[in-house]
Order: sequence, then C-alpha cells, then structure tokens
Amino acid sequence: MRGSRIAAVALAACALAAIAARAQDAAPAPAVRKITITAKKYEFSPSRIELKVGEPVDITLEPQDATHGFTCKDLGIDKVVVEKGKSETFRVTPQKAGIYEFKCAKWCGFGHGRMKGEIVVTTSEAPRN
Ligand SMILES: [Cu+2]
Repeated sequence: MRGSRIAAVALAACALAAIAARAQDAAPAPAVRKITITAKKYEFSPSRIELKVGEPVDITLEPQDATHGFTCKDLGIDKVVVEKGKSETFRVTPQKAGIYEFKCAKWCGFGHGRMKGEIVVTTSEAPRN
C-alpha cells in the first residue's frame, strides 16, 4: 500500500502546483483597453464609443482612403493627423462623465465638416442585484 500513498501525495502535489499556476495567470497586469477607429470620407467607424471614467483606453486611428485627423479637445486630445495606410495610437483616460464630440482634424474634402463622432463617458456603476 506504500506505493499508492506515494502516488496520492504526488497527485496532491501536482494539483497544488496546477492551482498555484492558475492563480498566477488570473492576476496579470491590468490591460489597457484598445479601440481602433477607422476613418474614411466622411465617417469614423465606430462613430460612437463608450468609455468609463478613470479607465485608460488606447485609441488607434486608421485612415483608409486619405489623410484624416482626430480631435477631441474636451478629453485632452488636441490634434492627431494620420496619413492613409498608417496608424497612430493615443491614450485617453476620461476624468468626467459626459458626451464628448470628436471630429476630423484635417480637411479631407467637402464632407469634412460633418465627419464627427461622439465619445460617451459614464461612471462605473456598482453591479445591480
Ligand atoms: Cu477631414
């Protein structure tokens, strides 16, 4: 019966090691949320994004057909201009709930003035019952 006891101890050790490994996996560094916004004449996609107060987000702008830009001064994004086929990533961490308009920051044609979108910032809600 000695053999089976050793086997049981070994099995328990393996189980503990597996639990420890899983616990490590469950605590990674907090990942920054990523959102890609494509731009083409004359729209952003998505044109509406939702963020949380205090949650950092990396926004990547990817123009598809021409040079386009992105500006949202109320959220501290001054002016980003990116050529077609390239991309640029900028981080935003909203501090206040609200609806913020963003728009193209580079004249891209006659529809440029209507090339807009909105960022909806909400506070983190406590989970409901
Ligand atoms: Cu434009």
